[in-house]
Amino acid sequence: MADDQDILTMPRDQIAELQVQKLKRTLVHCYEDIDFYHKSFDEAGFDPYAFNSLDDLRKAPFVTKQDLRDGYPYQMVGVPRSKVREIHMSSGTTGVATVAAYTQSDLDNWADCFARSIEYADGGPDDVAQIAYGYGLFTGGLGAHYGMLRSGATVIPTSAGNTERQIRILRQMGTTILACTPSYAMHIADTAIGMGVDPAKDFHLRAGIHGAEAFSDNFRRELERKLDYKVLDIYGLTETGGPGLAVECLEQDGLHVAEDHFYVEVIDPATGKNLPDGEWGELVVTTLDREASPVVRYRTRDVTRILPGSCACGRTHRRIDRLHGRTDDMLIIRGVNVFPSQIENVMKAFDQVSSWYQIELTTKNYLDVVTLKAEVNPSFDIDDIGQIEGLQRRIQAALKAALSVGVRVKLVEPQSIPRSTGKAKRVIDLRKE
Ligand code: DLL
Repeated sequence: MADDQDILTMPRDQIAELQVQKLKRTLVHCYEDIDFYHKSFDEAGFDPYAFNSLDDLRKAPFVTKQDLRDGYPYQMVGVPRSKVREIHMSSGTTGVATVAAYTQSDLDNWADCFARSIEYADGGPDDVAQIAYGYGLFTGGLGAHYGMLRSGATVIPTSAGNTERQIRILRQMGTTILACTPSYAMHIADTAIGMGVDPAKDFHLRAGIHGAEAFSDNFRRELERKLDYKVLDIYGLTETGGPGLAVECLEQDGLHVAEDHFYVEVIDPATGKNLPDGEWGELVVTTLDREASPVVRYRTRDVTRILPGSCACGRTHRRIDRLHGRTDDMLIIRGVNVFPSQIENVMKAFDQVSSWYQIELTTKNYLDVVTLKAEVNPSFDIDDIGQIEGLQRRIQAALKAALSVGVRVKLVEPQSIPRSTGKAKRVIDLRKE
């Protein structure tokens, strides 16, 4: 990986120069080969042929998920169908999916980006990687698969689900790297413990490559304690080509963006204006060398910030902070903006509750009611009504003090909140029903 090493530690001015060169090609490719961009650039008065510096990109219009949906199935694809090797799709929870198409070169770059997570974990051919992200249209399974193969690791493609078999394979095959969502990793750990297995001793894990959903630092520490390994966060989304856009290194101090393949900006979601490094806002992504499904200034709706300064690992690619969640997951509780992760952060001060929670939204007398259901730890006696009520009141008061919102707290039995083999469902919105 000598070339990759050079790219990862390239001086900042050379990275910027590389990005400008790649952007020139991408912008012209989009303008000439995808009608949508031709029209939207013209309407915004943006001339892709005049593009000459990274700041010029700020004049380009944004592209949204709705734009990509409107282009379903092939209108946003910029190469002839015969050049498309693979297609993935977003889950399309609200109906129409978005399409991510890959040429061979796109697949190669994707593998490189994901393989960095193994490299950052100091992994390689000595590793046995168990991939428990779902295989299929979701980009987690196959993205991890291509990346792990590229890194030289031995791949065991278990896909998500069949947890007891996952545990058997983890024990018997000497798995050293587990790739799956963080909530599924926790479910695997808890199930193993319930079966009398001690994952810290009976598994051989070294690293977990966990992403596809937000998880708190507390959740990470609990996973690391139970599985005795190091958890590295990985981020990406279908619309920009799947996991590997940004990956944490062993410093666990932000996620390095693959800046040779992506250009990122952070904007104020209300005004669309660029924010300085260090300020939280919406992440906007431009792909630098995707052929089949390039995106220019894609509004991810994910909330993060660009971390100022450099990483102790010595790599020069800029880092984004761990993601708070999506602007569309943000709850507006009686006028106050709250992310589920902020509620989770308040809960972590209470040893008696576990990391499993769900936020239920209902309406009473035309007002939103937010109920936090949180599982108590098995050592806590759920039948002791006096204790439970006292604890509920204390958590409620802490939420009020930290977030200025009134949230009803309902403590529930261990294992009573449904587990998922993919992304955990943290918010249940019952208001429209
Ligand atoms: O979740 C891609 C992926 C697969 C990433 C495996 C990492 C590992 P989508 O299903 O399109 O793609 O969902 C993308 O998931 O916009 C974020 O809101 C969220 N997300 C992804 N990674 C993280 C992360 C995949 N590390 C959406 N932290 C994104 C927080 C994440 N949220």
